[in-house]
Amino acid sequence: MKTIAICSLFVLFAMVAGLVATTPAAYADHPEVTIVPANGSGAPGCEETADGCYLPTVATVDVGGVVIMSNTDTAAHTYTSGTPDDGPDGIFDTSLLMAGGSFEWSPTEEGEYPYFCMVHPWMQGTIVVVAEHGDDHGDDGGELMVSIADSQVMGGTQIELTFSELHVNYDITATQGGEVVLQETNQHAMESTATHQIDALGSDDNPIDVEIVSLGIGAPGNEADWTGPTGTVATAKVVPEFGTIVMMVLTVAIISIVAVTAKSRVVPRF
Ligand SMILES: [Cu+2]
Repeated sequence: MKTIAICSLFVLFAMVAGLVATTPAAYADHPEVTIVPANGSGAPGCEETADGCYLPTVATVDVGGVVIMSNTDTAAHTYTSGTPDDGPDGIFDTSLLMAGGSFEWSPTEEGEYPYFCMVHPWMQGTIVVVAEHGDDHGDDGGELMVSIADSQVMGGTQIELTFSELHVNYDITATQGGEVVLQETNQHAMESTATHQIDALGSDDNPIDVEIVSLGIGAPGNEADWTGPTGTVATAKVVPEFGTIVMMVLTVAIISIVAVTAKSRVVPRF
């Protein structure tokens, strides 16, 4: 019984990882990103690793945001836009950054910007510049992640939700053995977390099923302007034996919403 539960948890995580990887990034919230060279990247080898030679190898930042290129390695490097094959394209260039040096670049246009190190051309990275949140307000769909954690509080169960976006409007329903133990509708998460109290405890034989249904993202009472995915965005089974933070289930946008997004705006791909 326990083994089955743990296995299905892994399957869920695997599914979620796949979904996240294939969902276009939508809500921009990347005002600043720092990119450092992998330690020892002055010698070849980093390009063979999963992390690559610049960390992160794909960095995302908003239009008008700041990319901090910080040389924390012991060798001197450059971050030069362009590719080793075609050479520098002139969009940005740190020139030679000594150990401890840093450089800032503030992008003004959406797009995908490859760069490399002039000294060690096996070092290559990409900066993805996305529109700011406000720019495409109103017709944005996309990715919403909701995680569910639970803890036992005063003989009941406290559910803590963590949203990847602010101002999510949602319904929460919890059932146990077919009975509704919690139902709250038209909830508004002003912040990234929200808690709900259930007067019941889950057990291995009698777990509590929690379902979060997104109604959209935006100010309460202004439904016409709400954005984001709607429908079931997260579910979890509450079984206390897993400990305080039992499980986290992330679910992303409903496919149809992603399709609408893809039609309505250009999404950088890599
Ligand atoms: Cu280098």
